[in-house]
Amino acid sequence: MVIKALIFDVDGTLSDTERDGHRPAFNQAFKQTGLDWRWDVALYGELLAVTGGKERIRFFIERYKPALKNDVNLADMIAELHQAKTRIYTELLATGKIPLRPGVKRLLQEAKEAGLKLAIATTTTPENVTALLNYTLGEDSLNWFEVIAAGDIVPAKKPAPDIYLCALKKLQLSADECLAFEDSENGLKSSLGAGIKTVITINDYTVNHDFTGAALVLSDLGEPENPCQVLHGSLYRERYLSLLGLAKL
Ligand code: XBP
Ligand code: MG
Repeated sequence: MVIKALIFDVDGTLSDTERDGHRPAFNQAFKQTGLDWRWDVALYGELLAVTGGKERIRFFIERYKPALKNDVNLADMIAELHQAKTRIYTELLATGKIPLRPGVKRLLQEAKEAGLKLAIATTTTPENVTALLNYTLGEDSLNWFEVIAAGDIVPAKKPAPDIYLCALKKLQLSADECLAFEDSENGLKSSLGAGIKTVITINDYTVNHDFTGAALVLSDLGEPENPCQVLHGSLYRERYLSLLGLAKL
């Protein structure tokens, strides 16, 4: 089957957004709201098991039981915190301090020039995707993507396959006409659950995840002058992932 589209996860895959992007944005939102909660790097790694920012805050409250005002409406409180966090996070992206991962821009351009469709399937809030693309690839890059499936448009977030199924439907393609790019076990469960062959690029938070079933596991997509490491699968004679390598998968 000929590959017609590449579908990308965002957080951890297009960019290393979690540790120095989402995490400090959550912390600043807590501070602004007068809460003394602080998610350090290790705790945040644990909380990442739950995808979605609102879901993550709820999980933290249920698990660590921080003191709350008696009359608090939890759903409203979480929604307000999360709105503040999204504002802070997109402002952080606007500073340009959170770059794309190696090889991402190159592969997107290569795919675009070859006439492949590009899509996004992520649990993150749509504004976060727009901001990341705007501030890394430029405003025009939003038009590179035929489909941006993000956030609450599906009720069940990753590891459920729903967001990938939604992207496939919008692309009007079958699973075997697409390839997915992910960085985490939850992401891989989601893409494989939708039947899509998946390439993993690991990061510090996901290095020990179980990537059974992935077609390829790489340190990153690599660049001609900055090769990637192959952890599972083969790039044949290449030192970075290009369309040629993808065709061989
Ligand atoms: C990413 C996430 C997101 C971000 C926060 O998972 O879990 O929740 O951490 O985004 P994946 P929001 O890369 O598997 O899609 O706060 O906007 O929900
Ligand atoms: Mg991810």
